[in-house]
Amino acid sequence: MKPSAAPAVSAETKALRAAFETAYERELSQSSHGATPQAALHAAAIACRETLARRWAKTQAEDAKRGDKAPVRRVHYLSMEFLMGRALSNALAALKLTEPLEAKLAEQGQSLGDVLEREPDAALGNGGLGRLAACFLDSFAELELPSFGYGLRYRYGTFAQVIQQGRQLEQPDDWTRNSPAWELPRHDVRFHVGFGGRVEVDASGVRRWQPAEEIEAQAFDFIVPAHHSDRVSTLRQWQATAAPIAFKPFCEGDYARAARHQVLADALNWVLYPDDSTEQGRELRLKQEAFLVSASLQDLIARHLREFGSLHDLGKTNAIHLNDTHPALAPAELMRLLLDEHGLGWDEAWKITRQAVAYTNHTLMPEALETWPVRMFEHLLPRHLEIIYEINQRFLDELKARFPGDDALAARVSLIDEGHHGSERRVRMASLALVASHRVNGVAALHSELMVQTIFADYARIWPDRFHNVTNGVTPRRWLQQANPALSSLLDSRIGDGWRKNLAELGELAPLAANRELGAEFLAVKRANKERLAAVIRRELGISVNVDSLFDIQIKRIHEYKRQLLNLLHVIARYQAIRDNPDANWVPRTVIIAGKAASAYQMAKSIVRLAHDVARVINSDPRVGDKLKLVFLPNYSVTLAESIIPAADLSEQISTAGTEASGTGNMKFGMNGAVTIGTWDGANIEMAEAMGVENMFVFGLRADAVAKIKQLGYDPRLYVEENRQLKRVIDAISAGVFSNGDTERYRSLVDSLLHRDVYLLMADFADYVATQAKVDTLFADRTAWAERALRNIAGMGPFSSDRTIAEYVDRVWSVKSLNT
Ligand code: DL6
Repeated sequence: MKPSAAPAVSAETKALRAAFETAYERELSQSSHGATPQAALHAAAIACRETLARRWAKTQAEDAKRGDKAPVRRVHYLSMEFLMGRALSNALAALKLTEPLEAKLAEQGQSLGDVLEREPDAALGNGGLGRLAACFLDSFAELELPSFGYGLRYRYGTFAQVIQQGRQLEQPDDWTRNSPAWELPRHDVRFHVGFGGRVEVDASGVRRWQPAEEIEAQAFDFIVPAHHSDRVSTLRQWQATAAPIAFKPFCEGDYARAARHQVLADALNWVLYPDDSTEQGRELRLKQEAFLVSASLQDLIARHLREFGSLHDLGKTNAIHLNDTHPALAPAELMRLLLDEHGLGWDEAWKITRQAVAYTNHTLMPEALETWPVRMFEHLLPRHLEIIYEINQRFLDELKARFPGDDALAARVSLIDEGHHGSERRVRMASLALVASHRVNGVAALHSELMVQTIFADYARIWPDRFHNVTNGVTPRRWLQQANPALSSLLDSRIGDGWRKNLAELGELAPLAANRELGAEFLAVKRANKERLAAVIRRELGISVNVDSLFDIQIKRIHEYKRQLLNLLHVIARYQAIRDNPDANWVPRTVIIAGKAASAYQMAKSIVRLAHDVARVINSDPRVGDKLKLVFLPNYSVTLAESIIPAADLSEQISTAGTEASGTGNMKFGMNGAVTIGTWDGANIEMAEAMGVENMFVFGLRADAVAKIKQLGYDPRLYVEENRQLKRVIDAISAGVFSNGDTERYRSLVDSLLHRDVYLLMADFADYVATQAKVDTLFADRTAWAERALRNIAGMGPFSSDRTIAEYVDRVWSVKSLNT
């Protein structure tokens, strides 16, 4: 056993604590309601923020001194989503202030848990992509990387999910209601962003954009601390600030017209993902993207000029990373700024742009590759459109020289989809990102491979060296250390605490995995976590679950490809089998699902409803008792995930092979000692390889078999006809067994399974059910289960976002990567 480092309290720590306590008391004394938990939360956040602000200034001063010979460029991570969750407990842990605050609160008769509970989640993201961006900020700080994350300061985050009679309703998530104390408003960091208008050409032929509307972007900084140094990283979020009222219409009493600019600016800040079913919603989204990109690049250029005085080396000292296609306008905006605002020539501006820009793709779903009508560009971003045309012309000219006569290739890769059969011309944002980037990557090995074989096959043929893989990772600070303190202490006691800085050290657990005493301690920790989750379930839903049952958990966005429906089919099959034979030796299970369905995604909403319908029937059936329970926890969030994941025995990662780019929940579960049941998809594959495939429950068709079966003509009905168990499940849904006899409610869901089944649930059902039976057998042997879970933890070393970021630095953001 390795000893943990003794916690010596240095003079510096003492000074930091004293400063914290002073600031805390000062803030609290200003609370009008005395020392309430809400006031304590606010005071603690402000007190942490003061220290973070000092660290921020120091970090920036260090970074400014790096000069033009630094081996790593300053990274500008552009993302429309950052799913940060809560910040206080992370800040307290990083600043080693948890105990001092706990002591202060105790003096006031309060508990830390109670205070932490009051903080709303900053849910400025939908799912994996946004949460990954948040993990990256943590690793930027930890790896001391000069960097800025750039996003938008949405007034409302992802909607709050409310369930009424089994149906999902969406409500605004007013996360800024209690004025979040974390942000530092930067009143001196403001830029103008233009929209609309026209491009004018002066006498010397210089083109200049005259926007019709200008909106001001103001910066708000969210500071993210490192845990092992006093470095920080920054999330700079832009808020559109209202232009002053128009005075003339105001004097004329036309207040609506006088305030029109304010409303337009405000609308930009309102929501993440405006509903894109209307033209206005789509236009607003494009404006948000342009706003993010323009303000961020103006900020970058201003900083670069302050530090270096000229723009010539901008690409050698700065990296601009596009988190998916949402910020793909960046190369066009950078070109515009360099050409029009700073007077560079095309060739130099293009060289700088190509050096700076890199792009990560996060999905193979073709519908997620954004395109915008040319018409919308003409109307909103006319100068950008000219630049995109010019980039395209030069690209296609080069292409013609390399592939003479291949007009079909040119049409497929062009930045402009010329439209056919009456559809309108559109700008392909992924093509713009690909043409402008010196590096393009996918987020897990299989995904990167499929990316170059499918959606980007043409581009990979043109630039084979541009594409590579960087497998995702998650921050162990939030997802193990803070979410699961008891497991963390157990790990410290066996392998030392080095894993907290270097997750690869989890590998040292492998030789100890069969140790019975460790196994028993692991099971005790897991049980305590399950008790906590059971209390949440009781409080939220009034359902009592058996903490000794197998906690089988699937939490993620609700999507057909993620196959929550396959999970439900298994639950129904198990329910029917229990009713047939209630006295058999069942391994008790509690199946827990959480996740939000996009508001306009009817099939996903229908799956949510089915989950509730099935849960109602099973949970109230006395013949079933606690042999099986189904729980849908509403309003899934980062914070909820932090209490669910440590309690999981089984992690469901069951997407159709070839559809989940990576997954990151799979990693969070793995490091918390949940065993995975999963398909050969996304990062599941690399996890299985790291821990030993025998330690994961792998099932289902692999990606090549999925492609083949579809190519040959897939008929889901054949699988249903051949499998009595499956047929009985489908029949029960159709017959209204779970919908009070309503045979219409799930008609289209069942039709889609029987006639299309795009995600091959019918084909994978039998193997899934058989593999679940193997899970039962292992779970019944507690010692063997504990060993398996510990082997899972031991294999999770590579899945830290620190490793991911180190790879990005090496392959994309280092200066050396520009020459390879
Ligand atoms: O790379 C982060 C995350 C992956 O782990 C998920 O597998 C993937 O589904 C998700 N992708 C998106 C794409 N959204 N769009 N557009 O969220 O990225």
